[in-house]
Amino acid sequence: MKVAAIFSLLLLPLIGQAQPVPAGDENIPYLMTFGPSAETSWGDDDYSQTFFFLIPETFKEPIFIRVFDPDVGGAVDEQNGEFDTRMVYSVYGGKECYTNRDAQETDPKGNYKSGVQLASKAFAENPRYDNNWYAFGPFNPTEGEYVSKFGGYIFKIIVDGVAGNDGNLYRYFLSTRFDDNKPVEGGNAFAFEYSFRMHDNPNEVSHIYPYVDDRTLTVKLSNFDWDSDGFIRTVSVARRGQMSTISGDDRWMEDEFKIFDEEKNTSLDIQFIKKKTPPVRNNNVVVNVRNQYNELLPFYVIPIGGVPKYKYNIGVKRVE
Ligand SMILES: [Ca+2]
Ligand SMILES: [Ca+2]
Ligand SMILES: [Ca+2]
Ligand SMILES: [Ca+2]
Repeated sequence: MKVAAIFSLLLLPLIGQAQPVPAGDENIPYLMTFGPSAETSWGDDDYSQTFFFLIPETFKEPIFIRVFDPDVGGAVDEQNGEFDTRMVYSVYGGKECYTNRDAQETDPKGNYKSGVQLASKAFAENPRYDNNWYAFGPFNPTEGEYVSKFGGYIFKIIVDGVAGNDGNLYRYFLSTRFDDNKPVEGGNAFAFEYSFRMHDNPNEVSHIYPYVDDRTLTVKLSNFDWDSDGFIRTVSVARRGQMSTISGDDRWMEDEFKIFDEEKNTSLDIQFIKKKTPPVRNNNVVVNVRNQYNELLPFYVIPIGGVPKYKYNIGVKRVE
């Protein structure tokens, strides 16, 4: 009964939606990973980023993980001196690719590359893949790790900066096609830490949606290198808009708050709101959220239960 309930909760809102990563509701232009010789003040604390893809067990066709602008050079990317950066993308499935504790942490430490390596490719500056797509796969869904609470198979893709000091900007798409973006019905993607590029346009608001399970009593929201660019605000079914402590250049800032009962089994909407003047350009940020057990909350690109809307009736009860 419990398993069935989680299964339907995770999958029902997702049917028929597309799988770009970042996704439409997030309004995040690019994921971001720097080469290891970059100063952390450029906005990446650890030169590595991990994403997980969820394939429902009802889906039987081969899948591809497509990467937009996998190279580091030409269009899109952030140049630091000469383009001299190399990134290694590696895809994992099999036992422990998700369930290993090291895979669910923020830092590229220990056995974070757990599971069976299914593919790997290095990219430097490469005009062939500049402003263009590269596809990993095909993978049979059962090559992922079966995780019963998701009712499906999990794949993991890790990007590691291995040389140089430039910023790699990129996006993913979970596709049924090698050469086109065709969504996997019921699929989703999530990460435990998000390293991303903000819009330059001060009117654009970016969003991250951590899922709050029923064990969560408090959350600690951490943000890195926000460069004092406006506000970070949390909205939920019970929160009209709570401001967080924001970080300056090359710094972590943390903010801890209690979770209301009504927020359990819903997503929070963490909003990244830029200041109008002076405009902050090329702003790279890192964000993670932990619960009272120091476990990380997953950020689903398609928020579980949908984008949370503040419910006036719940909020009013909350005013002491
Ligand atoms: Ca460089
Ligand atoms: Ca490029
Ligand atoms: Ca790139
Ligand atoms: Ca920054």
